[in-house]
Amino acid sequence: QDLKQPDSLRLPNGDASAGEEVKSPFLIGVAGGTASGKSTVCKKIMEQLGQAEMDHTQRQVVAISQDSFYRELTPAEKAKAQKGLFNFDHPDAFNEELMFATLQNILKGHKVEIPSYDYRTNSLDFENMLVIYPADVVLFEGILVFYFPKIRDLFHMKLFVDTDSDTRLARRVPRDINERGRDLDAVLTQYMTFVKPAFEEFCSPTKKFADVIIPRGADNTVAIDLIVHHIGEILATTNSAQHNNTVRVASSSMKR
Ligand code: UZR
Ligand code: MG
Repeated sequence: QDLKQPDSLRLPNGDASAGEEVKSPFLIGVAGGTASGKSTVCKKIMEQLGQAEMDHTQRQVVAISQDSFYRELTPAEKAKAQKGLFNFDHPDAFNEELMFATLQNILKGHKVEIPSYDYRTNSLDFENMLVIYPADVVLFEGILVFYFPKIRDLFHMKLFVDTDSDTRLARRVPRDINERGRDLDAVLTQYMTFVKPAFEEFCSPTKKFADVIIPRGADNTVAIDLIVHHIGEILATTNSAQHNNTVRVASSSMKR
């Protein structure tokens, strides 16, 4: 049950009623090539803010992956995907409208539900929806989160995880084999055919939109410390501002 936003405090149309705490979060985009360490950077940011071990309804910082916004494939595309012939690194593989609408709802302080993604079947899993509760800071990570202009414009802060491509390939190969059920030949063919060219055409050029570029990714503890410090200050300001006019129902458990 959602302790922060009891139904009794919601108007039937889902908009905020007087006195209800509405959070419009600080939205951070995290882009970077495949296996650059985007998820790990997000995880470290959340851990350092004392979020990782907290119940997900109590979190003030949440992370979402762009993988949840892959478009559903037609049967023909699915067949191609099974043979490694579908380009998952192309912007057309994503559902831009759903991504945009979901981020807009998040910015309005609404609770949203997003599907998880199953790499083994190349499909969205609507049985296991991820519930994203209103938070103070939302991290949105993915290879092409800065590609679509109207989505790019929603971010308050843009981070680009900049890891050498040989390091990324060395990480991607065992990950695809062990976690995503592929064989070595398929992984390398897909990398050379789709992943590398699409990185160069669509992902790498979005580095210029970043506010902060993080060299070496998750190993860069200094960069992560600086970012965490900055987020901590935003949380502190948000909390004291909100404390002045509304009573927060379940926010005091946050460690800082
Ligand atoms: P990250 N991807 C898959 O391998 N299978 C899918 O069903 C959907 C996506 C890959 C995608 C991309 N490419 O390179 C990668 N391929 O997921 C992005 N091929 O995820 O940023 O975690 O590496
Ligand atoms: Mg990832």
